[in-house]
Amino acid sequence: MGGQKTAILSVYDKTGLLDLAKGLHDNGVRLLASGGTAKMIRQANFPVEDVSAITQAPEMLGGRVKTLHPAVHGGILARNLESDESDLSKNSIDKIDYVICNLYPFSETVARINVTIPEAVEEIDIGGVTLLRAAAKNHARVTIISDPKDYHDFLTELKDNGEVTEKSRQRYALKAFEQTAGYDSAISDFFRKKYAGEGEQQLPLRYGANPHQKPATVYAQESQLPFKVLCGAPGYINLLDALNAWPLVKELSKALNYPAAASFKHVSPAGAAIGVELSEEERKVYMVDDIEGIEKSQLAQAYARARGADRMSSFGDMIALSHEVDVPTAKIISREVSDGVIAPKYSDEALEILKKKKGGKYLVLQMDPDYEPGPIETRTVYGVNLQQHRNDAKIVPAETFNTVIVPKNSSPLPESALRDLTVATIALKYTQSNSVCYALNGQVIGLGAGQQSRIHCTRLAGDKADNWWMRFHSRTLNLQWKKGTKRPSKSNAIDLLCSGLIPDSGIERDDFESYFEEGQVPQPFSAEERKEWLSKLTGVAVSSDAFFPFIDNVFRAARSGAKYIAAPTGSQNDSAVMETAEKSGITFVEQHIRLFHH
Ligand code: 93A
Repeated sequence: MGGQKTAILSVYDKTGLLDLAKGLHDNGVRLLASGGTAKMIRQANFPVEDVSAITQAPEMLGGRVKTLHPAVHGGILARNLESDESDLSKNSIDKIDYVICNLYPFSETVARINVTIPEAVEEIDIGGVTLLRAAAKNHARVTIISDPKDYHDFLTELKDNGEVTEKSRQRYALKAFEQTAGYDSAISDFFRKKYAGEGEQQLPLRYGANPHQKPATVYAQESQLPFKVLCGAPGYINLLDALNAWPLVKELSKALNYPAAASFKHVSPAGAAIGVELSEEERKVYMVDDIEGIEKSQLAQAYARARGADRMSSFGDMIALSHEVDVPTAKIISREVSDGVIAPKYSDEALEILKKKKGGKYLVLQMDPDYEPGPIETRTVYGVNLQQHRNDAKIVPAETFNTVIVPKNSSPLPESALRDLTVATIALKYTQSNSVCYALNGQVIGLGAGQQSRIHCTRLAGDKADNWWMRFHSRTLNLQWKKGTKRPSKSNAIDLLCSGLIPDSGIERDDFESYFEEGQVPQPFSAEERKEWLSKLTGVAVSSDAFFPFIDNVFRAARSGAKYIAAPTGSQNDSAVMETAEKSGITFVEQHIRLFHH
């Protein structure tokens, strides 16, 4: 055949095929094609040979074997090496230079309603994928055209230069590799839905973020899901919460060697804590003073703190617990409005309690505590893939907070400050940015999440911390509730009182009054009362997921008892921020890792 180039054509989508065949022929290329492709070219009176001309074997098995033959793949895969040339000549195989192939329409077929497995199976292209992969693998010599949209440029290049440049071959090879990857994932998607046990490797979800977003599913590739559903049916947002809340408590517990808990809503923590012993007052404020055995369960105390931090935000939460769930913890959960819980283990008795919640529909997930995700994570936004190294930065109390900037020559931070900065910073790692967190007593007391401006985060978190502290005021502790007032109604009324929003009159006032005994409706806090009580809030640790751009953040933190601040540096205003911290009696620790999270 001398210097004549050879193309093999095997296309399901025959768009542009005849123009391509003509162009190749005009450039003196020998055409080989599989059954239907050859037929169409022949009918248009262009010279073409059947693949069987080189394989000496007919298409068989009803088309399942068309191009799968050493004469084809030897011809494609051979390099310009002496040993390859000699193998080819020993077997009388000619080199193939151009491969034009597109695949059976698997995705379109399985998108049809009621498609059967045998119908889907017949659309799994084997020979075509092999052509694409072989030609793409050998793109150092071979050109693979897998998209009819590329015919024009390919022919133009061939006509103008008599050959295809290395750059074009690379581009075409990449496209072929992308196509086989996409094709294979469509096949595995289909069979995962058919063959993977429900709840093992995949789980259909009722809908996505909203009821009109259907279908929705959760799945793992190559392995089982790292959690089991013990009760209920998870929703899409439940899982977003659970898969952010679980690593938070796992990390927090490991960093501080305590059981840890988190209460999540809309992919940010409403509270997070370790199981530091609760004082009598805390038990009252967190509405757990009647939970039997709570003093013996650090996990229950951790959840009481996480749930108690911001009861308004925790309403309907997704809970994460770092340790085996015991009866006191389950009892706290059982009477709160909550959507679900994720934990590594449940005692039999605790599980029984949880399974009774929400008429048996309460979501209980059991997490594999040894599960470690891979280092790379990918998500699709508006059809575009974003990929990054997972945020696996470790927050280690003794290392992360050892760069004290002000005051100069400061003594090492006390254990309680290291503990609270750790709680605040690990919470931020799993909070939608921007975020600022105030912590005390091993728990979040105020968290500002998802604000575009940092000062708004700092204010929101500070206002929440103030509100949390106002709940410890003796007037709040001694509210006289009307009998039968439900826990959420109490939380709402306390929130109005503590945030200074008690209505003066009208139906909102009537509603407020209806929760209290006759003559026991609380007076709003006066400005003096508030000021006096808030001045007693001290020793608070504040962490920020990125640097403070202005000194206003420090001023605001100081108003809510901040004694320690940890934040990355890098702002033009760093020195002013430090100076302000020092003047406010705040120890400022440089935290070297920025912790944006989305
Ligand atoms: O069933 S196959 O996997 N077996 C093969 O050997 C084979 N070779 C090419 N399908 C095979 N093809 C596919 O046939 C190509 O990917 C292309 O989509 C189609 C073209 O068939 P025809 O030329 O008969 O229309």
